[in-house]
Order: sequence, then structure tokens, then C-alpha cells
Amino acid sequence: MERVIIHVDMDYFYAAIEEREDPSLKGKAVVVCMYSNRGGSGGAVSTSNYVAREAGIRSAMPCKLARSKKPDAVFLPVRKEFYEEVSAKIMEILRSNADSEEAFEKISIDEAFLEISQSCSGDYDLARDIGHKIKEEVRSQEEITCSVGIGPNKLIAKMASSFRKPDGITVVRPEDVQTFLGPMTVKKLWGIGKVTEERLTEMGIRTVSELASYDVMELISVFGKNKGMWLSQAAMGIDGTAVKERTATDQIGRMASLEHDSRDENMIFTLMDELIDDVISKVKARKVSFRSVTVTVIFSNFKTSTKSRTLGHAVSDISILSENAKEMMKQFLEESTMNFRRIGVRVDNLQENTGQKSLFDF
Ligand code: TTP
Ligand code: CA
Repeated sequence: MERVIIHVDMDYFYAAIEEREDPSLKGKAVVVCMYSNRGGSGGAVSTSNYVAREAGIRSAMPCKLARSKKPDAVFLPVRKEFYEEVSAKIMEILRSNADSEEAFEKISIDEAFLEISQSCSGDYDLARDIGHKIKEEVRSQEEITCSVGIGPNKLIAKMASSFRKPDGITVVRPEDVQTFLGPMTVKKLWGIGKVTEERLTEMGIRTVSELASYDVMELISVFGKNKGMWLSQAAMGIDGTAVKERTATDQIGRMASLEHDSRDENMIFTLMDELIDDVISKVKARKVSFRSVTVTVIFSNFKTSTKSRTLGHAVSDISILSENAKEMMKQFLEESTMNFRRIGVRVDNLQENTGQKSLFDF
């Protein structure tokens, strides 16, 4: 089956959250600043909305310069912890659209890759539908727009998502990869930094198609084996790297759909037992303990909700996982009226077992 990868990138993320929190900001230029701890007017722009960008304001620019470009812009201080919370909710929405819990890779606070090869059966029309569905879920649940790129690998998906922004969706089918990449300047190729770009320019290589047809041995002689090979492959749109959670060592989880949408406690808790068994066997196999438990519910309208608990200390036994997870699930049942579609159980804050048993293990 053809691989199909989606990359999702939130639009002007920090500023979009601030706009959402204060609707009076809509239409105004909004600049989120990381002020230096010396106070005063020091500090750099974290991000700005598109109104501010029209005035030439950019990330990393001194806030003072931004102010001079657009004196009537609204300047707000960064609220990183709050953005992290919003990010976590969005990541749950994205993860729930991947082929499996593991076919997901968060790459920054507002970007992730999802593999959807199985759910779209390699069909790019279905993949586009999934892309639209993700955009709609993020918009309706978190009131944030995002841009989506779909392609046969991570490199293409990543470059596709930045092709139409904000609120865009770009699908690059395998047969269109060359047409998509070829005309771009090499600096657009994901992974090429300033130094490499300059070196390539000196060599007379300006576009990706020029790089793709450049003799790979020459590239290797200039950049070394790994980088030279990578440059040549990337320019041809080839990227075999897997979508894989980078922090996979940090959590173990399982998610599954109910037989049909339901609020039947028997059905829900039976499935939970299965998920819990699975999580615990992975915990044991990896010889780790966990300090927090998260339960996720995706309702029949696709709304995603999570609850987490941090335990007093790290444990690895099934009864504690089961008790905490089920209590949270009961709360979900009490608080909601809608049917459940999918449920998930996850443990994080993993610690390697030292061999010494804690009191809890007896
Ligand atoms: P980006 O995805 O690079 O930018 P963005 O989401 O603000 O805008 P775009 O619509 O172009 O995707 O970065 C995500 C967040 O990371 C951004 O909202 C703020 C933060 N950030 C910084 O704090 N400093 C920086 O220099 C950059 C580039 C981002
Ligand atoms: Ca972004």
C-alpha cells in the first residue's frame, strides 16, 4: 500500500490563541512578545497574526522594531504554559486521526505528522477528506485554524503544509512530487540551513530540480557522504523516515473504537480492561513505572476530551492503573450525555525500574 502522511501546522499559533481568548482582538494586528527579564522594551517577537505580518512584523524581530513598524498593534506577553495546554488538546485531536496511537509524531508545540496510509487505503481523495475533517475538528473544538499538507512521505507533507497558509490544504500525490518540488529554491527544502544554501548557490545550484539532477558523487565530495546523499534524495522528494513518536519513551498508550457509538458502561469498561491489559503488558515488557494516567474519550460528534491524574509516586501495577482510569471514565459518563465513539488509556511520566520494588508492588 502507498504511504500517505499528513503534516498539520497551526496558523500564527500563539497569536491565534490570544485572538480566541479575546475576540475584541479580531481584525487588529496582534504581536506576542517574549520580553527579556530585564524589563523595559527589550525582547523579541514570538509570533504575530497575519494583520501584523502585513506590516512587516516577523518572528524573532526585536519588539521595539515591531512597535515602530505598527504602533497601533496590540502587544501581548507570551503565556507559554497556557499555549502548551491548548497544544496538548490539539495534539489529542490529531493523534486520534492517525492510523494508530504510534503513527503520530509531534514535532513542535503546533506541528505534527500523522500516518494515515491505512485509514485512507492509500487513496489520496480519501486522504484529502481526512485532512478537511482534521481542520474542522481543530476549528470547532479549539477555534484555531491550521494548514494541512498531504504527501507520500514526511518531507513532502511538511513542505505541502506551508504551501498554502493560513487555513490551507495541499495534497501532493506521488506522481506530482517532481512538479511540486522542482521549481522551488533550495532553501525551501525542509532541512536545508543557511550555510548549505549558500554553499549550493556558490555551486550554481538554485532550484530543487537543479539539485536533483546534480551528480551525487560531487555532492558527496563537497558535503560528505551522509549529507550529500541526503541532499540528492531530498531533492528527488525521497524520504523513507517513519512517523514515530519522538517521546515514545515517555508514554505508553492504547486507543480503540467501541463496537458502535454507545454509553453502555458494560461495553465501555470491558473495552477499557482490554486497553489496560495491553498498556500494562507494555509497561512490564519495558520494565518501567509510570506516574500519570490519562484517559481520552472521543465522542460521537468527534469531540475529544481528556482527563489526567498524577500519582504520588511511580507504580507499575494494573490495579492502580485500572482504578484511576475507571474513576476518570466514570466522571466522563457523569459529565456527558453524548455517546462515546473511541476511548483511550495512556500512562506517562515513565521511569525505568531500578530493580527495587516499591511498597506499592507488594
Ligand atoms: P511557527 O509555526 O513557526 O509560526 P506560527 O504558528 O506563529 O505562524 P505560521 O502561521 O506561519 O505557522 O511557530 C509556532 C509558534 O512557536 C509560534 O506561534 C510562536 C512560537 N515561535 C517563537 O516563540 N519564536 C519563533 O522565532 C518562532 C518561529 C516561533
Ligand atoms: Ca504554525
